Amino acid sequence: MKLFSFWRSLATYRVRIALNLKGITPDEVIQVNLIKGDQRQAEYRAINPMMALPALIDGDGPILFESLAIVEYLDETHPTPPLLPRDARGRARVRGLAQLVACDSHPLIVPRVREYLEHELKLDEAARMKWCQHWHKAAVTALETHLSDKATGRYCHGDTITLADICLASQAAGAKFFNVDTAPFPNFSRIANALATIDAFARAHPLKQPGAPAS
Ligand SMILES: N[C@@H](CCC(=O)N[C@@H](CS)C(=O)NCC(=O)O)C(=O)O
Repeated sequence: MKLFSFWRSLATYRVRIALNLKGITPDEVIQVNLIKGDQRQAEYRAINPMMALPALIDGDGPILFESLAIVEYLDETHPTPPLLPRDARGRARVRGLAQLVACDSHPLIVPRVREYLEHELKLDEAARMKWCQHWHKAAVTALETHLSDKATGRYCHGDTITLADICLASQAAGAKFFNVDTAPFPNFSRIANALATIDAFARAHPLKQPGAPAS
């Protein structure tokens, strides 16, 4: 198994958590430096034409891409522990929470968008930061409301870790990168803090990866 990764990639963080929860260690972790723009080099474009991390190759392929699709693949091929509830309504809620992060929020703050704001729309750093913080806060605000539902337990959905928690952890790490204060969001913060104490999450954290800065 080969994982294409970079310390700062929040989408790859999601896959790293799932791999750890499932007890899978990739044979090879290939670094694609997003800061240098290596995701746009021909070599990686051939792996993922979207020029985004993560990508995963399991055995003789095909190449897997998009973090949620990869996590669900890992869940289907390694069912223990399950990352989705058994009931259809529970699965819909967990997938909804996950997509809120991975589809509605995170894509708005990735390097290609920030670089477009900078180079094409000529927004200065303060304006770009305002953009990122705005979309972070919108997602965390929506998550907080969802998490006040009685379906929430110790974690996002009951007392078992699910795909929604994997995504919440990535949102929490992103909020730190972009200086978004999550203290006004008690459910979000409580779950993020609980997840941070779990080894599979702690080991996968962006700042624990090769090449990451100390803080
Ligand atoms: N929806 C995708 C997002 C993938 C994505 O945008 N990844 C970021 C890093 S977290 C990336 O590689 N961006 C490269 C760029 O924006 O140029 C997923 O969840 O896998």
